[in-house]
Amino acid sequence: MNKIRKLLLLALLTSLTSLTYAHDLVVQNAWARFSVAGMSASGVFLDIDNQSKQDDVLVAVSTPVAGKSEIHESVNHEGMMHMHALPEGLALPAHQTTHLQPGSMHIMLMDLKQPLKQGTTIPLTLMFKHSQSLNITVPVKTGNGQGHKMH
Ligand SMILES: [Cu+2]
Repeated sequence: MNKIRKLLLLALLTSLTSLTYAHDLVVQNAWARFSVAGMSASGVFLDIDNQSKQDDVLVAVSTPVAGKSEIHESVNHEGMMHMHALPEGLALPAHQTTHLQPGSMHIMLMDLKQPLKQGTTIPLTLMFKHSQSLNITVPVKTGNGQGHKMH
């Protein structure tokens, strides 16, 4: 086998592998909360269905519309809602759907570079401990329920 054929085969195998991995983590119901001028932060919410036999971890997220993106958890401490970053990431147990929703786990977008306008979409990259990263397109919505407050 000549060198070019070898490289082509390797490229093919690599893309097949990433497809297989990507299919094990299925992201659904993703949306980002709209923001207006003057707001520096917003949230992204979604469900991650881990269909593989292996536990995984959402370790990082990124989007070009925010200077900084973090994985946050909201906790009720003595009647007050607080949120903090999960430096170890968010566990995604095998065969389970993990919900990121307002008042609970969420993706926090900080240092927004522009207002998130309802009806538009933003690109978001999800990075995992084991699986290949996923690039998704997230619609911007007004959302419902409680607002997403800053620290
Ligand atoms: Cu937050």
